[in-house]
Amino acid sequence: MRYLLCFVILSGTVIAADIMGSIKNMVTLSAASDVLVWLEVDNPGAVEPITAHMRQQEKEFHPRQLLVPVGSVVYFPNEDPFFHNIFSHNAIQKLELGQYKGQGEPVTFEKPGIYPIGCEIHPWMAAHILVVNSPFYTQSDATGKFNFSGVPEGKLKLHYWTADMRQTQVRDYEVKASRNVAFLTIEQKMLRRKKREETPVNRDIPASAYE
Ligand SMILES: [Cu+2]
Repeated sequence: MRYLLCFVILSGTVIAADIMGSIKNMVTLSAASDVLVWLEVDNPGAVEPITAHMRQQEKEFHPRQLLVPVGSVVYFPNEDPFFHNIFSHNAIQKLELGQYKGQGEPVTFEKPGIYPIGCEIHPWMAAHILVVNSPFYTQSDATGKFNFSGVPEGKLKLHYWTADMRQTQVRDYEVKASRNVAFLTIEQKMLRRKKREETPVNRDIPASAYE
């Protein structure tokens, strides 16, 4: 009886599976690299925060996008010899880091969402931080491939996003115990119409005043 019970408990555990995916840009007909991908699962459990860095160097952000789980801490070190003034104006969590050089104060991202990041002094500087309530997040590599391991079997939602998309793309997906593959595409209708003048708002501070 004891052996039988043990068997029942074991067979009731959720089987973890892998997903092998790839993303193709149907506009350029090429592999889509650096696409942020994450899985929305029913019970994400305790999502482990990380510490990440978005540096400012030569008046650009490095990297220009970050995907982090909720509760993560992000540093915005200024590695230039002059000031930057980092901000994010959004409906979730406003950021105003002020002017500084060096490490700067870290920011904890408590709520999921997309945070556009800009610099008040250099209006062309633009980056995004995507915060997700999921332990399953990644970005596609140079060949457009991505993969997840240890994913619970069953239904979930697969999300993917790039900065030039109008909105996050969401797909229903079912994870099976066998091999799972996911082929995703980026299509013209998903992309923003490009405007040349589209830059973050510069609050009339001449860049020359800070260099
Ligand atoms: Cu700047």
